[in-house]
Amino acid sequence: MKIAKAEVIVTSPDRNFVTLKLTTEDGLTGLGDATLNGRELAVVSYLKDHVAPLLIGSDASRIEDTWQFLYRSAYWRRGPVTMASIASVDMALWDIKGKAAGMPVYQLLGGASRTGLMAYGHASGKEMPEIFDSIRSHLEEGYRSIRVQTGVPGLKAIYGIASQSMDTTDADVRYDHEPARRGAKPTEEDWDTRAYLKHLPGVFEAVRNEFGPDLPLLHDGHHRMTPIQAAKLGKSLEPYDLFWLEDCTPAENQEALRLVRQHTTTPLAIGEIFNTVWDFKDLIRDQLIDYVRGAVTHMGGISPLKKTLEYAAQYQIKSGMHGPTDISPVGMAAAMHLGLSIHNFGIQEYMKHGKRTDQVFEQSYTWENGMLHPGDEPGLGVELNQDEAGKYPYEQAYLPYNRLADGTVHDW
Ligand code: KDG
Ligand code: MG
Repeated sequence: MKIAKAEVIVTSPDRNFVTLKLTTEDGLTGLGDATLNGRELAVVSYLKDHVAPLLIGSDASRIEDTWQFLYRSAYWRRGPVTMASIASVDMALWDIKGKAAGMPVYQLLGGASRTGLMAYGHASGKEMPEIFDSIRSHLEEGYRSIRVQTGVPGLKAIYGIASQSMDTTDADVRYDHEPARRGAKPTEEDWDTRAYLKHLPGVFEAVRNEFGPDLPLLHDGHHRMTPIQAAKLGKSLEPYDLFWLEDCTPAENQEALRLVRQHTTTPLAIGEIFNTVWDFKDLIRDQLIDYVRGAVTHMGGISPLKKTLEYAAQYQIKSGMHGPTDISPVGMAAAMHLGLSIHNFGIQEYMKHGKRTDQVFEQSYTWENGMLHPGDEPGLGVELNQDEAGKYPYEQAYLPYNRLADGTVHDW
């Protein structure tokens, strides 16, 4: 089962996506997601110029060997561009193996460990009434776990707050679906940690009073706090029983979580920007986190993320795989097959893609009663409609960034 063709397809239906499509000599195809939000074309070059030529003629059935070859032979290891590229090869090879076996990938990973995957959605608003409306509309859409992000008095625009920044008239594209806005320059937003720390506990108190004690609530701190600020926030949120507090400190400073951990029992999640097991190793071994946020797309594929999660399982740490819209439907399907099969699944992030994206990527995964399921089609269960994909060429897009009142650049 030799690889005959390796194509890199860039499409921008609602946002940019990079997809690797491998075709074997006997006509089987496999897809892999290689989307790196805001830096997409760097991965395209890595794949086209350096990886695709190595794949032609190689054995598509040798997933582990191909992964080790691409990881080790480059000498320059890790990093988001390299690992997103390798991830797409790994996913595409699992897709092909599933199709060759006539089985969904989760069966090849050990079979289902549960009937479906609990997923959380993103509710947000600038003020309380909008936040309540957003939570209600997510509940109506079937979500049973909800991330809550809020505006902060005095701040004009904050990343992840949907309604304040609706700068599009296209009803199919909501800002919260597509936070990487198209344009030649990133949008500048503002930030004030003291104002945020003062405001946030009151928001969660109001949400708990309105929606009761049972609804799992999550919050993303987006790397914005110092360790002591994060410790203070974790403590002040304890009465509201969060499912997790995510990215409370910059992910690079892993020691920070030790300090946070010493002060609060609010569960901690981190790792959406991590690329390998090495980024998680100490955090897992020292039990400084409760959830691993790694994405199949950015952790080098299904194979290495499965190993990372199995390591985490020894410490009762669970999965919380990253699933915003910049993970393509192919990457989401891969996460679902992995999540269904591992023992220590925790929760899956799920932001619905826009309509055009759903037309480009034909999916067989399902969303019912707040639960995702990858479906039972052979392989990953997602196919790329190349005619549709061809209608939407790449468009430059950047994530926004933050400055403090005095002009200092801050984590966003
Ligand atoms: O590309 C960046 C987004 O994926 C990220 O900002 C989303 O923080 C995020 C989340 O938790 O989904
Ligand atoms: Mg996040």
